[in-house]
Amino acid sequence: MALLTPEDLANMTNALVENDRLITELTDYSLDGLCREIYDTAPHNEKIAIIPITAGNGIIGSFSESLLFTVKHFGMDGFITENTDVAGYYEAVMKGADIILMADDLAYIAHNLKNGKIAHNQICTGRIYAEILCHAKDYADDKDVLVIGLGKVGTPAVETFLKEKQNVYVFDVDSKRVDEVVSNYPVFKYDPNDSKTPKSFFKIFEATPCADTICEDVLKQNSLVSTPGIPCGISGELIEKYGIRIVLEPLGIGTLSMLYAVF
Ligand code: NAD
Ligand code: 2YJ
Ligand code: MG
Repeated sequence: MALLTPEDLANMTNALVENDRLITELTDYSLDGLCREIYDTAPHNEKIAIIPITAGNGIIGSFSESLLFTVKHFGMDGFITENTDVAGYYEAVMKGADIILMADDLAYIAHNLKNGKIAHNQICTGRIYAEILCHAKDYADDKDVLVIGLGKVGTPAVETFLKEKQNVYVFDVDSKRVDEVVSNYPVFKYDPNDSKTPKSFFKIFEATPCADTICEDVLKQNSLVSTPGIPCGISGELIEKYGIRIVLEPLGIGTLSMLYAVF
């Protein structure tokens, strides 16, 4: 699993604000409004504790600070514990936390201590980036969507698209993964590198840890790309050439989705 780096988070605050603006333009919902709509939940003054975790590769510079920015940006109450790990957990509970946010190298979770709900970042990230595509007004008539990357983020996105009655085309470099997904879900296999079956898409979801996964052949003029994948899967040159609109931010969008999943 790819770990976030401080460089990935360097521009996170601007990216979150800018993506929220784009999501509002595309869907008529602000990001928190869209979360409210899809989860049918709302915040009720919960106190959110962010616990820095030193396990494995340790603290990532500005990870906790980026979570706190997200919490505060959307008008919620939160704090970073002074202690890390188990001592931080104890501090969070003693200070009256309702929700815990914490991540090690394998999992980033939100746990609501009051109602018992727990959320996983990969599932909630796949879901919200997929819902953004489904709620984009100008793209509502065409139900075809291409999903590139069928891992722990891409798979919940596939489930979300199917729930939203989209025609789902899937690709992964791992052909075994493609076969598994095609046998488990009513989706179509689509290999962009196979020129015998060229097809382009207005809606593209990408969740891989690689660059240049979105090739020119799958693009239409003004395609909408919703991609949590880091680094960005489409080149600046193609973005410009096709007037691509792109939803991409390293941490805050997925975090807000996790919080609404546990409210
Ligand atoms: P994963 O390893 O579970 O899945 C990635 C999938 O991409 C794999 O199935 C792999 O075979 C496939 N893949 C790799 N290279 C490819 C290529 N060139 N073309 C097509 N498929 C390719 O990883 P994941 O947990 O699903 O995460 C995916 C990406 O999303 C990572 O970059 C991760 O850092 C990022 N992520 C971002 C956020 C966010 O908030 N922006 C949140 C979670 C994860
Ligand atoms: O507390 C810290 O600063 C660190 N322990 C945070 C670790 C963050 N973990 C990751 O980046 C892993 N990839 C799992 C979470 C996926 C979030 N995109
Ligand atoms: Mg995110």
